[in-house]
Amino acid sequence: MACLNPRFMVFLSPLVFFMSPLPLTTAGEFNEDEAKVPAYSLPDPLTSADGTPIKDAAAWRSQRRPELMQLFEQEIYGRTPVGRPPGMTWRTVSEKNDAREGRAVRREIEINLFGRDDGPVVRLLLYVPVRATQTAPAPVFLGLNFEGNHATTTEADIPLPKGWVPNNKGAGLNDNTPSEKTRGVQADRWLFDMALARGYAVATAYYGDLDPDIDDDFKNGVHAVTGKPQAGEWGSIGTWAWGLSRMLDVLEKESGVDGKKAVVMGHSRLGKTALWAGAQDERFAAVISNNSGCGGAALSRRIFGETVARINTSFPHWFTSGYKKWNGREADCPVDQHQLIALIAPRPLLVTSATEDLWADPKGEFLSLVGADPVYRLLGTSGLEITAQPPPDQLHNGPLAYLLRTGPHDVTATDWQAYLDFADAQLPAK
Ligand code: GTR
Repeated sequence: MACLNPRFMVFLSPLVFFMSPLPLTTAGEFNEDEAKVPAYSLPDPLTSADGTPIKDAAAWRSQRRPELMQLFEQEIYGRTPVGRPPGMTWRTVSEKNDAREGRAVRREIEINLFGRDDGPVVRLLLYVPVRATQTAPAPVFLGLNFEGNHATTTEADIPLPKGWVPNNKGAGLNDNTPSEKTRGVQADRWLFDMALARGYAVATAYYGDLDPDIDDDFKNGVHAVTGKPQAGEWGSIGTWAWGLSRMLDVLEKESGVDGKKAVVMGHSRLGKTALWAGAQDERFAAVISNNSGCGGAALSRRIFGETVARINTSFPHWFTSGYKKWNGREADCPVDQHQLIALIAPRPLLVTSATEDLWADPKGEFLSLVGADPVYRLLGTSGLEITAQPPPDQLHNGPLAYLLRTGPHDVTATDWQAYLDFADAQLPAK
């Protein structure tokens, strides 16, 4: 069976295995051989569509950045059709002052996105270091989770999400229904205590509160209110990214949290989401993409691992519907993913890859940073400062930071160590 081939181990992660609507691929169908990467040339982030070279920060800001933003909306993620709804409300529904063995103040905050009784409600789980509530507010990591807040922690009193959840074979969950079976199953991906000990707050919410990750013609979550996306509008990634901005609206007002030092982060499809959230919403002070791959940090033109056609077939609801026109035509798309990275400039960005995660193209993720470097330098930062992918498990820290971790597609303590070292060094002092 193809899935026993270690090159396809990515499909064996319980979540991915059971979420993919397609049968497993057969070996050889997708390229994971560096020698077979086609010759390609990347569109220049510093040449505008009419051929004008972009020579200074003012031209980047007024001309090229808006142009690229529009291209990413049009070609890949879709336009975000709503801002912050005027009726949005939120309230703290639980507060515990001695959570996590006395390390944290834990709050759960319900965000009623449209202020409607029948509208979508996001439940934000927030841990703030106790000291930060007494002294200076803490910087905060904000990211969505895959299986529900209860899955990120073994604490018994965090409620299950409502509605559809992904199956988890390892935990014996097979009916897409929220269950105690998955309590704590992702706690090893959410190292709250490690972050708290280093003085950081962490906030997370279940991505299905915003848009359940199924191709159901956009009937539920936020789309139950905003309607089925029109041509050119968002897919699920755009919706999840918008939700992160709404959570930042809330975090900006939370006591003990420094909303000016919010790091938006995510793994895999939620890493793609973090990048798009960070590109669109410049209030995010820094961005972390963990193993985001195709449609995230990896260059599409390398056609290494997951391809545009494959992602649009497996997950037709993630991107704007028009992204499908680039299926098998990566080289013709007017943008590539290094320009998404450039849209985050000059704010700090950490990209992490994993040695065994060839499906996400670790080298292509690094080369996106190389491609974005001229923009970071134009905007006055030191940029990437390296051109070769660093050896495994050595964080290259800087405004464009990179880690190639040994191991599979996952989030581990090594990754969190890098997140914290990156945030310590790169978040603005004030
Ligand atoms: C895979 C998908 C990747 C990645 C991953 C995940 O099936 O091909 O693009 O996003 O899922 O989110 O875990």
